[in-house]
Amino acid sequence: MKKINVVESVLKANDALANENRRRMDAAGVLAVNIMSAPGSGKTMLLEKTIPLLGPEQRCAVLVGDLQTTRDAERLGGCAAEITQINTGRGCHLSAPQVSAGLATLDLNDISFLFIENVGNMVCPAAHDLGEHLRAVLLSVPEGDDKVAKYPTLFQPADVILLTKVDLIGVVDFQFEKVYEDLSRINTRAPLIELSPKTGQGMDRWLAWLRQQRRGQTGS
Ligand SMILES: Nc1nc2c(ncn2[C@@H]2O[C@H](COP(=O)(O)OP(=O)(O)OP(=O)(O)O)[C@@H](O)[C@H]2O)c(=O)[nH]1
Ligand SMILES: [Mg+2]
Repeated sequence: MKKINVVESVLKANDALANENRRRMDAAGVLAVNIMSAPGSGKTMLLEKTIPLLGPEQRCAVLVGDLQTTRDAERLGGCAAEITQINTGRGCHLSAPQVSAGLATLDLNDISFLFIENVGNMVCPAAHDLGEHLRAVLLSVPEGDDKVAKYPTLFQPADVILLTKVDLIGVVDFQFEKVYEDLSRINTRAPLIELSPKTGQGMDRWLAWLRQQRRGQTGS
């Protein structure tokens, strides 16, 4: 068997602007969560269900990245306090400059959570700090139980891993044990939450995690 490892160089300009984004959000008391996964894992649906469940006291804004269309922003328009779609054209990930431009469209002082839905991709988004505080990574059941081992750079820096679409267990072959075993070598720090935004299963654990992170930020 032949194998090639590709090591990406650190993007210094991106990181500098990411740190500036983080400073802006810290100053405004905003908690930013970068949501990453393959296309179609359910990032937008997760937000469609999460934001109403967080309740009106948690004002939520979303920056959503896609190559084309405003479809995700339209889906989220009904629940987010503020929503800005970023179209990346040919870009397969969001970058700190794009998020900086997105932040300029938001009233940061009026926001508790900023969810950044990254472009659906399992490689490039993880290599680009956007200035987020936390990284949430989704793996959906129909994608297959081998993806943690095959795309470790996405799962390694995750602060929480959402094993999603668990309502489809039984429809597709998927062994939780394989995911747990691969994560035991890659990331033992992040909690693993099994959930289905469609049915609501497991959403309480995800919401509790979000609220705990928010309390950690505000100290209340
Ligand atoms: N059965 C089931 N389907 C889901 C669930 N979550 C999302 N879906 C479906 O999965 C498909 C993709 O969901 P999206 O929310 O658009 O996924 P996404 O990750 O935002 O996709 P991109 O933005 O294109 O990367 C849609 O048909 C959703 O209805 C779930 O928990 N269970
Ligand atoms: Mg989406």
